Amino acid sequence: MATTLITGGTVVSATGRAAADVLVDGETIRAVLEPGSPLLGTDVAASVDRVIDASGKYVIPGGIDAHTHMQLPFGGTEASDTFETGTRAAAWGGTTSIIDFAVQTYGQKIQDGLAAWHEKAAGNCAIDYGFHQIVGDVNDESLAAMRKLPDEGISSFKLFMAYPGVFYSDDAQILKAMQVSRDTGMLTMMHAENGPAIDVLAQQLVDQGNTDPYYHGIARAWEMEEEATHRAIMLAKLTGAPLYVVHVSAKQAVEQLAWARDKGQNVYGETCPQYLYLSLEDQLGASSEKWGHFEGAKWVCSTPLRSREEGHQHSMWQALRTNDLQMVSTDHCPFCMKDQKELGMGDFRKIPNGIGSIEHRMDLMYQGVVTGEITLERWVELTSTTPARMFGLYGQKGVIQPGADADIVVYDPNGHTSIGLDKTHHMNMDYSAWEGYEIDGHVDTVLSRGKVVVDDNAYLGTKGDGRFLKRGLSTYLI
Ligand code: DUC
Ligand code: ZN
Ligand code: ZN
Ligand code: ZN
Repeated sequence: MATTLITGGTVVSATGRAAADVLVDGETIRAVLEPGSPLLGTDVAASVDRVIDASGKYVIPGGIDAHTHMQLPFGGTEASDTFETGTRAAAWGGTTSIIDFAVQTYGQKIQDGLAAWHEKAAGNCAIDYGFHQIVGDVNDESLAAMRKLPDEGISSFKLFMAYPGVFYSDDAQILKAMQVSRDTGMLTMMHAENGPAIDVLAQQLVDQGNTDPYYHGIARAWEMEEEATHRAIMLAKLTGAPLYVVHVSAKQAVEQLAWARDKGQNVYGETCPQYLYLSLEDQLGASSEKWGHFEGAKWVCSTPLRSREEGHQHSMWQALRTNDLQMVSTDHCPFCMKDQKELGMGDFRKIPNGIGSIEHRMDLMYQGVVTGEITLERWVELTSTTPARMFGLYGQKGVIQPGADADIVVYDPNGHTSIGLDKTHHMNMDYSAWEGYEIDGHVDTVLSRGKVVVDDNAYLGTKGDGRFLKRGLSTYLI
């Protein structure tokens, strides 16, 4: 396989930056060299078949999006990105690995749910992919099956405190699953919202005629997130399970995580770009000729967008700086307006929940560097290095060093990216949740295990090149 030299750039890691050349040999990084230094060994020097000029640009480890839902069945429909279209869009945006959620549905065996997910993904991904396991039915059989997941390269599972009747686990089930987490070292991931209480509030809103998408966020009040986060923390404390709370959006939930961490508990959290940039007020104000107030359905996701007046977005950025939150994933779960989000016209409860962002995470988070919310190094840490450490991929992924997979992004801080359906958009959706966003930065070149998959606004990836990542246990946990 080809050798590639990336010259003249600034290599950025979670801990620093330096001018350096990166030599890629086949699928892996061979060396990180002083700028312009002679290549190691004439065998390689003689055969460098490609030089990428990264002058004035950042050279960073490829993004790792640890929370995606390709082809997720939800609310009578299915998330609109396949593993093929979703991983292609990821590559366009500088993300070179995903960790998707295999689903065990109610009444199904975990092994069967997992096998079905392998079938969906195998041969279809352009970049490497791993799985977490959603355990949608905690019972004696699934508790036994969970113990075998680490051998399959699946070192984390997710439970839902929301969605009664769909994926829901009650406290007794959570406790039992967390005991498996403690025994095996698998990370417990939690969707922390009080689903039964939310469902009552949602029913009452609909009964009062409040059916617009905006009321999705009213029903899913921050108190429901704070309460569930606290309950998850206490159950984790009791059992000794490590806990990772997904898609944190409420400042009060962050306070719970910070409180638990201050007491020495192994508790972590991620947020997503939508909770940093978008708000409930934006959703309330959304209206178009075509959709009227139903326009707000574009941003129906769970946890929901939060009030800017209440300061949640500010609090998420701050938590990313203080390490009260450790990572940014997308919770990529796209649905089209036509035939999908539309299902909830007249009843917000029937709008499939989710936003598509996999393509824009690296850009949107770089915008946080531009505005001074986070440092350049923190950008790399939040989007690549910590995801690799948290989910058992570090060394192979998440870092530019000899021996690591050559998953590399050349990012141009002087470039520009206009986001929108007719601009930069490769997700399988008929709208963009990020329409009109302008980014001061640009993903120029993307390597996935040494192969150039995006270069100069051209896509060169191939479906099926992505391999399943057998993950180890987390190396982030204390
Ligand atoms: N939240 C979403 O927005 N979509 C899928 C599932 C979830 O928890
Ligand atoms: Zn969730
Ligand atoms: Zn999710
Ligand atoms: Zn450029």
